[in-house]
Amino acid sequence: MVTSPAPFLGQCPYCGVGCGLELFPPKEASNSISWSARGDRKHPSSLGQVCVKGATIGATLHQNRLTAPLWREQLDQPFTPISWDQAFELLVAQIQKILATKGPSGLAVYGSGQFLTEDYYLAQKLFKGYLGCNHFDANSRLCMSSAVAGYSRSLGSDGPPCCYDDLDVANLVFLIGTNTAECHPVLWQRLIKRKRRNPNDLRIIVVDPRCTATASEADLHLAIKPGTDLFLLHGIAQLLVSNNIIDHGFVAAATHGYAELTDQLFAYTPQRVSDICGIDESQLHKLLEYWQASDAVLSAWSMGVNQSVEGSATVSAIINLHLISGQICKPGAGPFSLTGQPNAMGGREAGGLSQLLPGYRTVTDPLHRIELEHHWNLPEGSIAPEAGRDVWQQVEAMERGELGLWWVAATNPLVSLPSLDRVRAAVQNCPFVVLSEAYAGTETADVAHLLLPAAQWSEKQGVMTNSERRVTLCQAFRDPPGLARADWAIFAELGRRLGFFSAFDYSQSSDVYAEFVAITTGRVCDMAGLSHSLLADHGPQQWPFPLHTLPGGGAARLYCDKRFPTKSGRARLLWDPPFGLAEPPCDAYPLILTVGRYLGHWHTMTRTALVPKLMQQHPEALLEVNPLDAEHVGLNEGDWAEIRSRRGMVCARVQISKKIRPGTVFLPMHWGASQQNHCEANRLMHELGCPYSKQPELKAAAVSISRQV
Ligand SMILES: Nc1nc2c(c(=O)[nH]1)N[C@H]1C(S)=C(S)[C@@H](COP(=O)(O)OP(=O)(O)OC[C@H]3O[C@@H](n4cnc5c(=O)[nH]c(N)nc54)[C@H](O)[C@@H]3O)O[C@H]1N2
Ligand SMILES: Nc1nc2c(c(=O)[nH]1)N[C@H]1C(S)=C(S)[C@@H](COP(=O)(O)OP(=O)(O)OC[C@H]3O[C@@H](n4cnc5c(=O)[nH]c(N)nc54)[C@H](O)[C@@H]3O)O[C@H]1N2
Ligand code: SF4
Ligand SMILES: [Mo]
Repeated sequence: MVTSPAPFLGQCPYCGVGCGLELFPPKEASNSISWSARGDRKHPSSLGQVCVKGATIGATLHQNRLTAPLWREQLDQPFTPISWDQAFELLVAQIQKILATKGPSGLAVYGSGQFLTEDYYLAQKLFKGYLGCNHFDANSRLCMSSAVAGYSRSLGSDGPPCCYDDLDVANLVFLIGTNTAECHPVLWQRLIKRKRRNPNDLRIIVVDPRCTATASEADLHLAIKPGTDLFLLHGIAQLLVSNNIIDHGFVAAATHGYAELTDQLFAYTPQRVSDICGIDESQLHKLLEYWQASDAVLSAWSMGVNQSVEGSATVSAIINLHLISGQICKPGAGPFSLTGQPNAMGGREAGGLSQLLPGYRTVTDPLHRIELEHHWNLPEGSIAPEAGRDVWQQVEAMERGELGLWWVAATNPLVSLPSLDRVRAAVQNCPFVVLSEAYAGTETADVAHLLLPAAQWSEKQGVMTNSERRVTLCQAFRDPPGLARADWAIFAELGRRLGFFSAFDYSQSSDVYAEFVAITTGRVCDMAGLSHSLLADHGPQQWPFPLHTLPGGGAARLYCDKRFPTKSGRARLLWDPPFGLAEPPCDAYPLILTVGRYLGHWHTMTRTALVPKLMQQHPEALLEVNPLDAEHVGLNEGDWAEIRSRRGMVCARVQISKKIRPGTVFLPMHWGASQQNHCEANRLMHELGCPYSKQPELKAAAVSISRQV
């Protein structure tokens, strides 16, 4: 009998569900050079399930790749291929020149939740440690930053306390600002299968201005006006208090601030809240009925909450509900942020935002800086004591001509940042833009001087952490195309060439990981017991996983002892007054545009546009409009519409649908300038963000629509 070789294993490199994949090489008999992927039944997070994106990942790996470093001095020149030696010489010369003339504030790096943890960690060590430059930010600023701030403010540390098994035991699942069915499909399937099997055992509530695929299966859909979540959540808290659905024992033993919170809540009557949110008051009473009848309540949220000027406050208001009703620290209950990118969690662990340091530490904490300086063999005082520039501050710094180098890696900001025309203009003021990219021809490459070909997932070994704190080793199973190199290896070589030879002398990524996990000892995200070899031998593991933990012994849930990582050990009940949208609709721009995702596309489509099946599923961007709004401006199904905001205009074909509430229109985020039928939604969006998390309000801008003439 011929046994087929064991498949390669990894975590799906798309969404934060982090499904386990088995990868198989192209069949010799076929002409195809595509690898194929299927669900890994042994992966505890996904048990063999995958969605259409994970299943088709193999077809995207070899096409349209960047294979050599490319250079041009001026943006109007064509690129010419250069060697890595030349690329590093250019980088070293520019960095040294900037450090000598402008200091570290002349450098900025913008990375991504699509890095492996090893990529992230070495970038922190090089920039924040050895170059004294905290200006490393990541696209998690646009994504999970409000969850980080919300967890830290309310519970004392970042770290989602829940796990996927909670979906199997919760009686009420409260989904707010998440289109789980399209964006976390495998989690959704797990939930909805249970619901269909036993409808009375589980209630689902969805809060979303659109009747998404998620909302259409809910027991209760609150189609609130965009930007009114914080009102709604205070209203729910008021209902819990006035109906005494309060766990007084838990509140007394494990929280601070109950009296101060309840003092503020009395004004949030069901009538006022339903008026402001634009829903029926009876829906609030129904919600209360479900909550009251449930032993275990799980909330899950994503970008409808985080991408708001009130993002962190809204996260804290969700957490408040769980704290006052004791729906936390037990199976099936708690506030669960669904992470977007495959390794957004690893990025947070490795300190990949401009205010963070590895191991859930912050740059403003003197003790944290000293711990890292010792770990990195640096003199005390090497790490700058102030938070670095977040990505929007990086854009503003370019506008003022203050940056001598902007290094973008594993993200495509010329599609995904708000106020795109302003970003495009700002970047022109930066004399040296570097882009580390896996694929050729992205929109950001148009504004870059130096392109570095990156080895991507499948071509480099390293770890990712999914939404439920589970760490998976992703094996390297293909050769990188041409001269492409792993991001961590690029940062390491640059470190050596900048003169820090022994600090960046790694031969393999497992050494980088070993150094990283050691610095998490004693932290909430302690994973000191993990290593590449343990993960290879025993499969994915959840943290906390301190030294000497046995395989499988990581904690499924955090804070089961009802102690929180604050000074007092108690969680904080926080009060933030709601104000609503930063840019409310007005006479000139009477509608609210919200921008999100389609099931079959991934972000700026560098991979998913390569899969014919996915392009057939979603060939173009559609503007979803309610029939009332369409009639008002004389738009019919299939017409081309012009959509205008204070910042610009884009066109899209109209899809008329009662599934979106009147006054709100929707566009997908996916189609950047380089795509056929492009529709750059973010030309319309503004950059104003949450004061705590600095996350821009990417879910709402005031627009007008009209028929294209
Ligand atoms: N198919 C697919 N899946 C993905 C991704 C992808 O590109 N494609 N990307 C991944 C990433 S990085 C992320 S961050 C996640 C995002 O996952 P989600 O957040 O679930 O996706 P979005 O479509 O961005 O937005 C979710 C919903 O928020 C709603 N919304 C808009 N405004 C408001 C509001 O004011 N209040 C409330 N309550 N809801 C509002 C929108 O109508 C939308 O249905 O998806 C991940 N998964
Ligand atoms: N209006 C609006 N705007 C949004 C959003 C929204 O909901 N509404 N969502 C925001 C959110 S949540 C997110 S996460 C962002 C996502 O936005 P982006 O991060 O800009 O989107 P991606 O297309 O995922 O970009 C990742 C890039 O990295 C490249 N890449 C893949 N693997 C590797 C690798 O290993 N190394 C290197 N160097 N490159 C690699 C890919 O080819 C791709 O070009 O968009 C944000 N923008
Ligand atoms: S649900 Fe997310 S992680 Fe799972 S296969 Fe789909 S895209 Fe990949
Ligand atoms: Mo995201």
